[in-house]
Amino acid sequence: MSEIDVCVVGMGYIGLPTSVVLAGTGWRVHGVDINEHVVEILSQGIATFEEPGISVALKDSIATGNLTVSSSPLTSDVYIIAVPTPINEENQPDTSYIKSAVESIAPLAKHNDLFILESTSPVGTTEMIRDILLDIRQDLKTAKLYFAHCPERVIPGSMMKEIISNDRVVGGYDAQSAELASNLYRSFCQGEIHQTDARTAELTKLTENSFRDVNIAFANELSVVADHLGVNVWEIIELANKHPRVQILQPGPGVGGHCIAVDPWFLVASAPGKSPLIRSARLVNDSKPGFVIDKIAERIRKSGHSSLAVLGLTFKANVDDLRESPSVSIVEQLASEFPEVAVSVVEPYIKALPQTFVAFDNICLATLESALANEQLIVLLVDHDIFKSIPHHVLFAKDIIDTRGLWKELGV
Ligand code: SAJ
Repeated sequence: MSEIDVCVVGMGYIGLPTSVVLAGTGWRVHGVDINEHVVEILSQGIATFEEPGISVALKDSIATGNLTVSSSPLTSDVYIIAVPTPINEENQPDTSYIKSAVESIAPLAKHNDLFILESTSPVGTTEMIRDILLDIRQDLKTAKLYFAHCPERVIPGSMMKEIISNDRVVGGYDAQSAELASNLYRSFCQGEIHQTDARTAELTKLTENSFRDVNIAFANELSVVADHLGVNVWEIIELANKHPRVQILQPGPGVGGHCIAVDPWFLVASAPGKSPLIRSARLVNDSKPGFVIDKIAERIRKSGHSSLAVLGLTFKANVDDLRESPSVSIVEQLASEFPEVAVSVVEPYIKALPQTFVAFDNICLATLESALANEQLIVLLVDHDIFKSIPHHVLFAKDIIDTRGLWKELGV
């Protein structure tokens, strides 16, 4: 019998919450990460990112001994792979982290083990995992092994709630794999478990995020059209959404995060030339930061501002996550296009500016108070709750670019 029940490979944004929830349910979990610093921090019961509820749950799991963390996998009956699946510069999926994860657990694999892929992946990846494993462990070719894809669905900011409450899609390499994986998820998930095959689960996950990307692209394109026509996009959306079958999302400075901005490319790559709409949506969303930069540049040139404040740097509201954040690229491009303009970044969720900003001596991290006291041009890039509390009389006196519609009632 194994000393642990579940070995989770990858202790990032999905592996960590999954591990602590499994450990809290009573499973003996071992988390693995190649980053020694992450291992050290987590072993002390300290979370590597901010997420409501995660710190307490992690401390408890470490204290009870139900969760251990190290840089090497331990023999288990269940392995969950939750590693990054990025895209390369040609927008092609990079599954190298998955391959490495499989290589790391292959020596431990044995008869009756269950291998679950949580990472969002191109169609066919679950089968690929089986192929890689059996290629390394040819001795297991006649053994019974189980493989399933159980894509994560949690939204940053509400992960610990959604990991319990969301329905889950569980796609098995075969029916037994789906059943075994479902049993594990049923132990902590209060939502429904929907069983299917692995390829359907893979495409379902890509479909969910592509659907959202396309809908955000609609809102972003509309904002460009409305701007061209001199009409307030926030009012249009509010009015259009009064129709019982219209539900337009919110425009913004672009789409960030490691999911919506990436996953649709997996779908596009899975069926080359077959998804012009999803591809266009990606391009529309990726073009939005450029539109915002042009707006700011126009304002700087017209008004002659020599400095400005940017409110928010994370990829969305109330999280500390900078991955693929359009705000980061907007600030970088502004700083480079206007070296003589000082950019004060207000981002309450970070303690230090990203490393890439070191190249610019005209970017600094500022408090909200000092930015409002010293800057005339205010660019809102992220609708953090804290920015909602800025008194309107303070804003009325400013030159404002609001990319999120946070202050739509001011008519800016
Ligand atoms: N955004 C807008 N306008 C909107 C909504 C979002 O501009 O109306 C922007 C956000 O500011 C952000 C980006 O889109 O930059 C993505 O944010 P999000 O809140 O839509 O999604 P994520 O990336 O935080 O999480 C998504 C979720 N997927 C869906 O809602 C279909 C989550 O459930 C997934 O688990 C997650 O991707 C994932 O990991 O795949």
